[in-house]
Parts: sequence; structure tokens; C-alpha cells
Amino acid sequence: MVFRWFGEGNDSVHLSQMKQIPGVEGVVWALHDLPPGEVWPLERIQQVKQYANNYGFHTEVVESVNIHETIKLGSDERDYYIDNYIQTIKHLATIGVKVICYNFMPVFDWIRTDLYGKLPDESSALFYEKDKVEDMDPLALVEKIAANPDYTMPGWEPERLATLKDLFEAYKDVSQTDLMNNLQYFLERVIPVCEEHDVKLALHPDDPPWEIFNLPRIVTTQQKIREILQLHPSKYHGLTLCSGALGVRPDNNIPEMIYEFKERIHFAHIRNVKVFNNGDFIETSHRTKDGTLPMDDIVKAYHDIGYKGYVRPDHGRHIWDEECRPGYGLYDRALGIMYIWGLWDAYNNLQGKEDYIVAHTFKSKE
Ligand code: CS2
Ligand code: MN
Repeated sequence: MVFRWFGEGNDSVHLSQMKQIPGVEGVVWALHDLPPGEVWPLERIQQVKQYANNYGFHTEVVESVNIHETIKLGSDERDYYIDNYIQTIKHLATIGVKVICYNFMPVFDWIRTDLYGKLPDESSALFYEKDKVEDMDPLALVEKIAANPDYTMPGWEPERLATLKDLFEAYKDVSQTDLMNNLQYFLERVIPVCEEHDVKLALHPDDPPWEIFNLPRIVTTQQKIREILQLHPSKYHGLTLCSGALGVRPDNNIPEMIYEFKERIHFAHIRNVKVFNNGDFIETSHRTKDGTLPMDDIVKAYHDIGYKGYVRPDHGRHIWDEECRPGYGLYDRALGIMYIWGLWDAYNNLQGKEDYIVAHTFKSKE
């Protein structure tokens, strides 16, 4: 069990607090101040390790080493940035990093329309309002925000608008197939280094898992992930299986994916999400009843496959008036961990009891 931490001075949660969450063994970290494409200096990496080790935490999981846009675009400068990526992998290997989470989404990481959507219990959580995003011409949105900065959304801060405009322009003719090919090119160069240094790459799904703003997105469905895994046969080319990111699509069956991709899942992100009929969604507590995803079946699937990889609770609600990074407070993620442990321990204890197995055997959709 690991816990995401944005670094000393950059996170409202302190490692001394994290230590009191039962069963957390490591921090999931990154050098968040460095722009994508820069080599992570060895000295800075060693500092983080030292700091975390002082609290008894390991630093084996990094989230994320972000991919420079030229690599996703497949443009001429990509080799320079892939060389930098390789250098960073080598540096990370020297302190014992085992898994690097990354994503291959053009321009944006996760997209939401409101960081503080209200839940019925008066807590708040990351919210996605479908109509606000879809069918919207990105360039028109750039204009709209420039004229009225109050309209802005996360990721669309007024100071980023010029860059966004250029990036939309650059991606205009990049198709899903191009993006696939560019991922393959990247993997072919990087995976041999990962094998040599025993560092696994774990691709995070797109969030949300469909195309938005006319930008191509490929890590979206079971079939797409199957194709992506076939781009390179090495186990070092693997997945961060994020239940919440993939789970907002009703046609994505998370337990089925866990059973199918078991050999290639190196990092599990576990969280629940409530999906509405109109396509909006909001993040919820981790508990099955509170959202749309079968969290008990998801944890059971990991238990069934004998999962030995890293796992963390993913985004949480903001509860008990906590001031924190959106989605990354202490309290709700700690509750999430206890729920995951509760399920895990129960599956451990009850394993082998016939009535239990009958009741909980995963029901495939077919
Ligand atoms: C998110 C992402 O769902 C998540 O875990 O918080 O920001 C995630 O860290 C990146 O997409 C992984 O590269
Ligand atoms: Mn995730």
C-alpha cells in the first residue's frame, strides 16, 4: 500500500500523518516543479529518498515522469526528449525505483469542470459536467476564457491560453493511429533501458477515457488497452490500472480488465465514482454503495489474481473542512485505505468457504 505525496512544502499532508494510516509502506512521489522533458537530477532524487526513508517509507513508485509533447506529437525533437527520459529512468533506478507511472494524453492530464462539486453529504469532490466540455470547439473556448477569465476551468488558466492555442494547432492532424505509433516509437527506445535497470513503466488510462476538445485519446477501453499492450511484448511495458479513470465509461468492466491484464498491472489506483445518466460524473467515497463501481468486486479481482504490485487509494472527497489539494486530502484517502484493507482482509479470511465464493464470484457481463 502506497500513498501519493506531492513533496515537502507542496502537500498539505505531512509524512508524520501518513505514518498513522495503517499499512502504508511507501510514498508515490515526483519532482513536480520540473517541466516535462527535463532530466531529473540525481541529487534531488536522492534527497526525496532520504526524506521519505527518515519516516520509514520507501520511494519505489514514481507518479509521474511526464512525457514531453514532442514525443506524443511524433515531431523531430522527440529523440532529444526520449534521451532525457532514459537518463531520468537511469537516475531513478539508482535509488531503487521499481515503477514509473506516466500517461500519454495530449495537452491535458485529467479533466474536470469543477474541483469542488457538492455531494449530498455536503462534502465536495472533483466533478465533470459533460455538456460543459463536449461539443465545444477548443479555440472558441480559448476566446471565451480570454474574454471572461471567470469562465475558466482547471487546466485552462488564463496564463496557459497561448500555449493551449499552439498545442491545439499542433495536434490538429494527429489521429489516434498516429498517437499509437508515437507511443510505440517511445516504447521501443525506452523499454530496453527499463529491462536493463529493472524499472517497470505503468501507463495510466486517460481521464476521462474518451476524446475531448478534438484531441486524440487512446488509453480508453479494454480493447484499446489490449492493443496498446501488444505494441511491445515486454512486461516492463505495463499499466497503472485506475478504476476511477476507466470506470466512468459504462462499457468498461474493471474486474474483467484486472483478470485479463493481470500480468501487466504494476500499479493499482482504486477509487469510486458516481456516473449520472446524462454522462456527468463525480468522485465519491471509496465504498461500493456510494458510487457506481463495484469496489468489492474490484478488490476481489486483485485478490483472486494474487496481485503483488503497488496499490494506492486514488482521489478522495474533501471532508471535515480539510484544506488540501483537490482530490488529495488526508482524511478521505485514509478512509479509502481502510475500506480496501477491510475488503482485502475479509477475502483473505474467507477464501475457500464455499458459500462465500458462490455469493461473490465475479459476475461477467455476458
Ligand atoms: C490522476 C492523474 O487519476 C490520477 O491518478 O491524479 O493526475 C495521474 O496521476 C496521471 O494521469 C498519471 O500520469
Ligand atoms: Mn488514477
